[in-house]
Amino acid sequence: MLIRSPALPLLFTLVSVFVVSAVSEEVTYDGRSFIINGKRELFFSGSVHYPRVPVGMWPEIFNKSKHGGLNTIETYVFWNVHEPKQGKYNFEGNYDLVKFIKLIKEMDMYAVLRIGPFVQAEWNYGGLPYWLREVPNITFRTDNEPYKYHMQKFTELIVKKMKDEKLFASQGGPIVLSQIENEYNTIQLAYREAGISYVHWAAKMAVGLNTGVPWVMCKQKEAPDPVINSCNGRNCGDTFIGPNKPNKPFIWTENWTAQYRVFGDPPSQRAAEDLAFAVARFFSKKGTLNNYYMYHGGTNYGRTSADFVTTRYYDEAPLDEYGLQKDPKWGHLRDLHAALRLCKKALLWGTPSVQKLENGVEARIFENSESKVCAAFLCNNNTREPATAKFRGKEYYFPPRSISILPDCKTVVFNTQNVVSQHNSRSYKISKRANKNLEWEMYHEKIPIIDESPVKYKNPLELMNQTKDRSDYLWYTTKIQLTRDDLPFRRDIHPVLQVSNFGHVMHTFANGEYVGSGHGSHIEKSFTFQKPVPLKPGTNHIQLLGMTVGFPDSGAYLNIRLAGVHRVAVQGLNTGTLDLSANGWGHQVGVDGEKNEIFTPEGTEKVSWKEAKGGGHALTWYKTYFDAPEGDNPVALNLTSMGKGMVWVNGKSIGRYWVDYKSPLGKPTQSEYHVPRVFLKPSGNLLVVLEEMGGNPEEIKILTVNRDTICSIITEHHSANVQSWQRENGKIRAVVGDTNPKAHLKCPNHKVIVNVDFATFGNVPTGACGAFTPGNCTSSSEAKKVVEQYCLGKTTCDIPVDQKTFGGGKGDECPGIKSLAVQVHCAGKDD
Ligand SMILES: *[C@@H]1O[C@H](CO)[C@@H](O)[C@H](O)[C@H]1NC(C)=O
Ligand SMILES: *[C@@H]1O[C@H](CO)[C@@H](O)[C@H](O)[C@H]1NC(C)=O
Ligand SMILES: *[C@@H]1O[C@H](CO)[C@@H](O)[C@H](O)[C@H]1NC(C)=O
Ligand SMILES: *[C@@H]1O[C@H](CO)[C@@H](O)[C@H](O)[C@H]1NC(C)=O
Ligand SMILES: *[C@@H]1O[C@H](CO)[C@@H](O)[C@H](O)[C@H]1NC(C)=O
Ligand SMILES: *[C@@H]1O[C@H](CO)[C@@H](O)[C@H](O)[C@H]1NC(C)=O
Ligand SMILES: CC(=O)N[C@H]1CO[C@H](CO)[C@@H](O)[C@@H]1O
Repeated sequence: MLIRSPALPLLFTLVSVFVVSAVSEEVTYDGRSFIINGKRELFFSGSVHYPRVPVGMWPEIFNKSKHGGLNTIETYVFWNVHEPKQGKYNFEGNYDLVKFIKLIKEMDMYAVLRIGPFVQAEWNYGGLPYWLREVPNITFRTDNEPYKYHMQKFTELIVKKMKDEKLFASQGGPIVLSQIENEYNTIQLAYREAGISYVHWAAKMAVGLNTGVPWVMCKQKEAPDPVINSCNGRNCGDTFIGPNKPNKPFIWTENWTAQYRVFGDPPSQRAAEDLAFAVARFFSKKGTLNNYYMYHGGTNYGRTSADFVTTRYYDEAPLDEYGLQKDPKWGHLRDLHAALRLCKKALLWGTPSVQKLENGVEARIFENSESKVCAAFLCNNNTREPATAKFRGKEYYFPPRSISILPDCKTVVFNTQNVVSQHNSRSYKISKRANKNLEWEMYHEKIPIIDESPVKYKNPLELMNQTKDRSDYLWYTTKIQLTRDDLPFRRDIHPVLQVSNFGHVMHTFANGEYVGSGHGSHIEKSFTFQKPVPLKPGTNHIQLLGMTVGFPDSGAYLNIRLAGVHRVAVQGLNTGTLDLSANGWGHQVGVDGEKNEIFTPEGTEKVSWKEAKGGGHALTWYKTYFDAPEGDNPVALNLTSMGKGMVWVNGKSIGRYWVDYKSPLGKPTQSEYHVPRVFLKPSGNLLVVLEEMGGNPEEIKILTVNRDTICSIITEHHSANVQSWQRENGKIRAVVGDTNPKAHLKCPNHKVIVNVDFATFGNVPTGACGAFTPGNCTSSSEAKKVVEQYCLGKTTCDIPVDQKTFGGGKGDECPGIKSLAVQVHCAGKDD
């Protein structure tokens, strides 16, 4: 039975109903919400950062965001890509912020612009350009004239750029909100009084720019009026105290969809159900803007990531690193947004009230009797036990820790724990075409000696001061004279080289031979390297390749961080320990191949390459040419056979890799590295790898990536008065208990279902999509046949979940309610 109510039609399409008009719109706010041209609005927002997504992918990502039910895209502004040298600006290509915002408008979506200009964001130096560090007397992010001068100058530049293109909503553009500073509360205490006056200055400066749209400061309890304070975190519905004035709306600028990863981390997870609970809770407590951080993380190309952060960014977001829909997260949140949209009138114009129901269930109701709207959020906060409760004369069932949404105060259209949308699993395929006849060549990087060094100094110098972020690398070179008498009598015993390093990584060479490596971690950057080295009578060269893996992006006093070598000694000589800390050191920024850009098609001609046989050499460049993989699925490299380094495709860096740094699970934090298809041509693509430690390039595999394995797990209804909803032909309708639910499957990219891998009707299988194990009480052979009838050869299919369809067989003997679990495989022409 289909329920309809004239006040609240429950039949609607999923396509966004939000339209951003071209006329100027006044954006104001009060304690309930933002108000655009006198109209209240709810924002379902997702973070997408323009430098982390190739330009060619922007339209696809926005489209998938919109179909996921978002009406807003949020981005930070990344100062150091826009002003790499003081006064030299870059707003081209991937850094074309105006184009990014205009495209958001073309999609009829709103934009939130977080200018910062300090942004943290797991981005190199938190977005601050290196040159800022060399401004005399500067202290970042406090009441310091030089910092305030440059911060204001850049903020003004960005605001002017947006104004010139009429991109603020007040001018008819999509930007409805801007941010100044970023999570300042976390460091404010370190600056004492100056921190407080700085926040006031920043608020006044921003407001003075007259953008016509409100400003927000996230994680800033005392954001000065009229700037709005907002929450970042995982559960802002419950942990955030709320706006600091009754006339400010409740905003969640960062609701983490998972966690970013640093090298050494195990995988991160945040279940769709948990995320949906937190968001439903937030809107049930008068939330007005929720932003998923990230909705699509993308990739930290080149040297753009902050210290130790992997190139893959928020792969667990609703759109994964490759831009593929990660289900059920993407689909479950789409269903949540659809449900919330049905409540919009009641949420924005209703009077809120809270009612305690039986069994610990809490009702949050928004009702307006004049306009006859009523929406309710019923919350079972018990994390272990399901609950039932009566609300307005009807009984409802709630899974543990779940919220049911009733847009008419009668019909449950969504429960945060009840995932109706499909699941999928990601797989990688070795591309036949791309891996055919790969021929690898190599070139050994030169290991310098002190005599050639341009910068000599008594002690090893601080690393960041030397590289100035032009390269990760700094060579530290010195030499020592030893006699036969200095060296241990037994030739199989070597003296031990000990190096204290402020971070992040160091590869050690002696007389041009690789000795070993040491590294710190994201939490403890400094480390001590200690290893026996084969030294000989006569002159010995010690060559230390120090490096950062991205500049740090968090904490107070970012301008005075340290990296690199600071103390060196050789122990175990017959004369005792030799302290080399003041031995005279050469310093050389970068490695030669980098300076000659031998990773570009032109640069590669500058050195002579020879055939690469096997691998194992430290500090070696490798290159090959490959054809674009068949089909149009995303592309990645499997670099498991390598150690640490950097990769370029057709001269473009796809980022730093570090597979040698294993997580506690014994596996690399990241093995696959995204190569955007838009970087590729049909054939002859130049692939260059700089390997620092000694891997085997011949085992590198070029992969295609898909989410063509899709699944659905749908449970029969619990009892007659439990209601649910389902999707048919792209529309959602609410159903009551006597209408049976359906499992809905849809292949990505118009592919068709070519195989039913798994199907059971009975108890819920264990494992996840892609790796199910049947429960002990299921009828699988019958179920598979039924599903094949409904789905084979189709792009989408709907399978009724009931005894009638699946009756007979073993499932009948199982007590209680039953579930259908299905896994199918989709394929396209090229698969
Ligand atoms: C946007 O997504 C819809 C639904 O997946 C699709 O039909 C449409 O072709 C897409 N449009 C663009 C411009 O990608
Ligand atoms: C830096 O600060 C010192 C001490 O306050 C001052 O004497 C000097 O003039 C300042 N330098 C510049 C370039 O502002
Ligand atoms: C739910 O439980 C959590 C943790 O015990 C608590 O912080 C929160 O306030 C509770 N919420 C409700 C609605 O009872
Ligand atoms: C880095 O260089 C600056 C001058 O640009 C100097 O004041 C500072 O002491 C140096 N830091 C270290 C740790 O050497
Ligand atoms: C990458 O290669 C390693 C080693 O050959 C293998 O164990 C792993 O499964 C591969 N990963 C992918 C995604 O192909
Ligand atoms: C099936 O497994 C469930 C636990 O998942 C157990 O409670 C039940 O007794 C088992 N039934 C049979 C018939 O083995
Ligand atoms: C402010 C906040 O909520 N921080 C939390 C974010 O999530 C991580 C990972 O679960 C927690 O460790 C933080 O405490």
